[in-house]
Amino acid sequence: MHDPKLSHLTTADPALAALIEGETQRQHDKLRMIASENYVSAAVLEATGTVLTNKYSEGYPGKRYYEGQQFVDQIETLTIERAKALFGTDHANVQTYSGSPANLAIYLAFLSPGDTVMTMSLAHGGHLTHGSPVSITGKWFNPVHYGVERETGRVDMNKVRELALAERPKMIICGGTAIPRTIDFPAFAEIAQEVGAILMADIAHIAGLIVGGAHPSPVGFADVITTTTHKTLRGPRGAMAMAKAEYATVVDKAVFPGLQGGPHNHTTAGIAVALHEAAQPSFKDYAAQVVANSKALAAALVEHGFDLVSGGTDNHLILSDLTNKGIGGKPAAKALDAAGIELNFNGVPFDTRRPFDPSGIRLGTAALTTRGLTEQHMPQVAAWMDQAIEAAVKEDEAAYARIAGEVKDLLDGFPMPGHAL
Ligand code: DSN
Repeated sequence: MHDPKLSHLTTADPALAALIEGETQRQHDKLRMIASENYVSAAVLEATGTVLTNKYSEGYPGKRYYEGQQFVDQIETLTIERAKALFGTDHANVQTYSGSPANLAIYLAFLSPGDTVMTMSLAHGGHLTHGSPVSITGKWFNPVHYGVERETGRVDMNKVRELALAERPKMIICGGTAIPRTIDFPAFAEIAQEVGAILMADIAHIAGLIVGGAHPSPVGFADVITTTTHKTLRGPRGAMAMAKAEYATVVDKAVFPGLQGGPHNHTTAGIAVALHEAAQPSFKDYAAQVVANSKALAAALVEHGFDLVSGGTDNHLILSDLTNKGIGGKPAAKALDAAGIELNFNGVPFDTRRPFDPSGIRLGTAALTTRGLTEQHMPQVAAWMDQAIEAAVKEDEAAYARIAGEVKDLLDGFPMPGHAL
């Protein structure tokens, strides 16, 4: 059952309440390994479900276009101060609606249409908003891409430098959505400085690891940093844009009025709670455990013959090319879902298959670590994954229900925030 209880919703709209209860139970019973997902605390859930959703607040604290900001100004200021303290940045904008608008705001702040931006290619682990041809960032700007090496699955910073010197981008973006290895922020900063480019770090996936001390920070290296708040940072769906002091005004103006209208104050409050939680000593333990679990799972997967991009992981994320398992990423992801293991199909670098039917799967350990699973459980997780994929190859659909039952039995011993028995 959902926690907090859906008592009003159950009376007002029982059909919707039943669907949300179904999703609550699904999240409880499944091994959730989509690398960009997590479980927020009940306190974050409470903050996002408040009367703050009633309020318009275009502008920034102390400079709004609507009256009645006596409390919202304090909430947004508290969130900004928490973000600055936690990440150690000069400036934080906590109004960006999500990762894509946050990134677009940074394009608006620093680029004009047609300008060159250099980013990790989507096919090698970047993000749609890093200049993919189907994104506004690829249609209105001139993206050039770096990627990983075929042999190592890692970025060669010498090649990044050569490309930057040849293309002279106005902005360089580091970070992405399917990068299992540590990002070398000092090397990117050196290159950006050499070519006179703005350096933007998109830390959406690793923000929680950074504040938890399990991944190096881009602060002091990147001019501007964007992040979503709902992945390893374990907050509500939202985003932030942080910047060096000299870029504070241009970033704020790009977010509002450049790109957005009123901020979502209920989300801001949820972000404030998540930042407070991430500032507690226990969050360091969480971040370390996420990485320990990921490394243990990667090692166990390798023992089962999984081919991992770059051979392993430094963070929460694992990318596997399933070609040697004789199955595409999509049918594998569907089989795993039927077996109670939730992840997503994903392209791998140099993939020869199409993006909607790629060769790989992507998984992460942020959510299962929140549930309390540790390294000792990872060999079992890898074994279940192997069994489900083998069942898919052999079309042994009966195996899925058995595995899903075993997964549920394990998870019944690990409480889920937002779910009460
Ligand atoms: N969709 C997110 C992810 O899964 O990584 C990024 O936007």
